[in-house]
Amino acid sequence: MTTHPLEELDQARLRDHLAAELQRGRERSRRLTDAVDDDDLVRQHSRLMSPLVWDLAHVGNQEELWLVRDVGGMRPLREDIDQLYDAFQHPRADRPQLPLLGPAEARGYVGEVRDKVLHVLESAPLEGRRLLDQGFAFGMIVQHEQQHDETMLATHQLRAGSPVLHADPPPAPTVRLQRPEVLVPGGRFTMGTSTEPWALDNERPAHEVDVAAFWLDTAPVTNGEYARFVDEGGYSQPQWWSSTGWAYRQEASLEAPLFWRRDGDRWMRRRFGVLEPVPADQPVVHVSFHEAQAYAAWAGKRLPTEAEWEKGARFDPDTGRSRRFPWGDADPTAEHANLGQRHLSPAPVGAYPLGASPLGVHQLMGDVWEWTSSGFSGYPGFTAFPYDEYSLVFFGGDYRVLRGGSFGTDAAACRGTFRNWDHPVRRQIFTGFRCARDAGPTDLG
Ligand code: AVJ
Ligand code: FE
Repeated sequence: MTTHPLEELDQARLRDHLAAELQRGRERSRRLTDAVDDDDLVRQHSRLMSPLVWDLAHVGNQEELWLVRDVGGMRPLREDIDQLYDAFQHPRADRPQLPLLGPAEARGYVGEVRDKVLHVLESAPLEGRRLLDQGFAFGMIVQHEQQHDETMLATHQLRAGSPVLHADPPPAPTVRLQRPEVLVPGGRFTMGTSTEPWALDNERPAHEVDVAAFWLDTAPVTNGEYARFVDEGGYSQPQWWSSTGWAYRQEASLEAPLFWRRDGDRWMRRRFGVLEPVPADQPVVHVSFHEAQAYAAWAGKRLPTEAEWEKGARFDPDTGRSRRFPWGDADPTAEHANLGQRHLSPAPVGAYPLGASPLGVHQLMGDVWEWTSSGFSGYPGFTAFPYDEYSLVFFGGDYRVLRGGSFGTDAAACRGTFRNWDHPVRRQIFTGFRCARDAGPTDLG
């Protein structure tokens, strides 16, 4: 059986855990918003992103809607602003023009909401209703704040000007990977979950999927590998690109990953305000799905499907069981994966041997979100919960599923079953990829 750490907590300890997780998320939001002055908080750093001050008040507004009004049954604090912070009413590009709460007001608002929530948490039942079971509503709001913190981190990366965020460099590699690819055996495995307490609706329910044997890259594609594709003309050879991908490459004049620039015979990149040589041994980041797909074709491979990615990450061939994480059922620590904005870049390949899956696949969690070839839709038996706008309204669009989390993803907002998605042209988020290829008859022994 899979054991979830939350199941072992009694109610009092569960409340303490929820309060601590809420607090940890808020400290991160504060670090991201206190790092810049008021002008920078209200400014549009990119039409793809909200002003930072919108994310902050939106986090508070979602927390008010779910935890103060629904779970707590309390009167609204600021019903008048609900509409401003409803992501479906205003596209990101229009948000700077709205009569938003200013920085001081937004900070005051999220603080007031939080005080009420901590009061609600003292006595709210944590069972009896699906929304409350094992603290789900609180866990959903913890994840929501962490997700917006990652979005704010992407806004920081787009921001011009000198560095304001600081962190230790990622760890150095401690192992050399023995082989470039791992053979994932064919057969059924359990995808998704019905038991993970804070899993969101789109990760449910657990179901069996038959996956044919295939080869999966041991590590994400690195900058060094990707630079060869660029330098050997990959961006001017339509044969590697899908027709949509090539049209996008032409229209957007793509020549390299976002934030790269050539400097004589080397590549430089701008990373959170620092200009630095592109490190060859780190996973490539800031590539669109179309670029990932073109690279894979050039390398004689393809992107993994979402089911293949999850099998490579979770399947334990000794027991036939799917794990919560590649390394087992325990929550991530700093030894397992580069998560949680502990560092401000992906870590070199070989830096997390303790995070490898039973099949020997490395760095599946953390570092970079990994593009898969799969579109975003509901698993068999999917039901929207607790609202249609988290997942359901995005099913069937041109979105591609992303897996594994990045250096900017908090552990609370990712696990072996976690599904992210974005448009195939997006590259401002912390996206990379690894390749796969079909196993041939001679591989199957
Ligand atoms: C799951 C990351 C695609 O940020 O658009 C935040 C998460 N949903 N607020 C997003 C989300 C509502 C979502 N992603
Ligand atoms: Fe949101």
